[in-house]
Amino acid sequence: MELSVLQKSRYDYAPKLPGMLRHGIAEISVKEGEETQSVADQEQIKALFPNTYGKKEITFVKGANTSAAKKQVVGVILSGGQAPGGHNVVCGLYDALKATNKDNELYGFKGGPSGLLDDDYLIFDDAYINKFRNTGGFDIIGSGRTKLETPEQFAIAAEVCKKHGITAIVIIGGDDSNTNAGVLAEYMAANNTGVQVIGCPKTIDGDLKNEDIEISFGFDTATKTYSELIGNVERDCNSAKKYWHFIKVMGRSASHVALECALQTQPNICLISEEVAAKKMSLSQIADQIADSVITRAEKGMHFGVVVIPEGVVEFVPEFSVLIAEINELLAGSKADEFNSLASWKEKYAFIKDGLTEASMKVFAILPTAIQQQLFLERDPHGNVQVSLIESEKLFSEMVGAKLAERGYAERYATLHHFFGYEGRCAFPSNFDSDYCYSLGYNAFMLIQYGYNGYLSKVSNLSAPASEWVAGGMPITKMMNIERRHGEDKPVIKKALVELDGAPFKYFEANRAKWAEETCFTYPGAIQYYGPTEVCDLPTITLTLEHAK
Ligand code: FBP
Repeated sequence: MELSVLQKSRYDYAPKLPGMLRHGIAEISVKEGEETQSVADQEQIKALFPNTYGKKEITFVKGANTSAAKKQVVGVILSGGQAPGGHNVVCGLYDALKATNKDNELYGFKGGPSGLLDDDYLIFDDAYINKFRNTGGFDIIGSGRTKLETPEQFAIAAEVCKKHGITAIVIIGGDDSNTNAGVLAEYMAANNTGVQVIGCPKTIDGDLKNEDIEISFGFDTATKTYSELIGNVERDCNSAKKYWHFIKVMGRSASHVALECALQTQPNICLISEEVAAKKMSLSQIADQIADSVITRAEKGMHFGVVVIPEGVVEFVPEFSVLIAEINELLAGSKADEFNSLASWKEKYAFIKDGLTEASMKVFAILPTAIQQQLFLERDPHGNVQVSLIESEKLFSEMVGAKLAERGYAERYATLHHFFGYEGRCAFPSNFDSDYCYSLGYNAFMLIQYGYNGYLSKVSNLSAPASEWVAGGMPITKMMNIERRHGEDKPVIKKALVELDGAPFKYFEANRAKWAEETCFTYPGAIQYYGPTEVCDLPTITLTLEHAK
């Protein structure tokens, strides 16, 4: 197969490591820090993780490598949605492993965590891995969403490790996958398997972050890709001056992606789900807010604009969550058959009206018909509404149209809709993600080599040049608290939502009134891979603002 010019030249890109990892394997030493405590619920977490709780934070420093010489056989797994840079985590891991001892081996379990359970793997060599350096995608071994969480699965995993002589497993995933990595690490220790487990923070959603993990990998490239696209749409919008564009961006739950894109492109409106929830906003209030901008801009002769909508927003609208819960209840069990046997939408509508409370029926009634039908027709295997499939960009554009009509607005309001998600998840990683991911992988191997178990590979100080990044590891248990999941108390890594008192949101809040009324669009353009550092190695605005504190 012919390679693209960019792919060929990216093969030769040398990812930048943190300064302390640049002196060669023989000069990487460990500095242990303080013993750690979980962020909350310390007693409960300690009881659940007797072997891996309370371990020390560690940092790598320049100094004699004192790790024990031992052949390492490492297994790596990619878990969950694709995020740019995943290939480089594997490459960094492989390079550190081979640089330490050329007899070390790296197994790649295929198709996500299920690859470990099914013992479906490949063994990496130079020829294979070199085809994936600095490229996007997870096709190096594939990914999957199987959860590795039951003792039965752990027992199978331990057996597979024993069979191949595997000494460590690296799990590259989001908050759930790394929570499970922590539980697996505890299992491996409790059962004296000798297998270490290390996690790496991945997700374009940016919601695996905390005081130790500054950002998950992939967020940088994905948001830059979406921002390029939004900027292009804005420029078209400002040239044609005839459409309102409603753009939904990925991010299953948190609004970090939407917020970063808004900071980069200054659209007229950007919804932030966390604010919607905090202010208990209704769909009608949100539509009114957008309609205000449409009218104010029209008064100034601008019949165009851009609205950015986070993928998960409707789940944060309290009245909508109640409606969804009632619909799930309404169609539970055999009632679904009764509903499905009704021939016309009119009969179905009557059934719905009969079954919903008055308050939820009011919410249902204002939804566009296509969305009403979507709520009842597209359901997951458990019969529940698939909220993530709701076309919220259309929902809001139509609701705004209705608001404008109500307010007697008779001028032009033409809308177009977009959803940017898959366009960014496998993009060629930016230099930031190429460097960060390679460092995470390299660092993960150093944690293995020094015998650590139940740690997350940690690279910090990320708004500084890579030479000043700090490499080390943090016990996964430190990031855990107890949450109620599916009716049970579970130890989990806390999902990071947008903080309304955080610097990125504050900046947005301070500027959005102006953006809503005027045309303040900014056009970030495409990710640059070659050229001046100040153009090519820029971190996200979110990271920059968070670090400016
Ligand atoms: P992860 O949390 O696994 O990284 O995936 C995030 C994400 O990209 C979300 O932004 C999106 O809602 C979801 O995956 C879509 O995944 P799928 O295509 O599997 O439904």
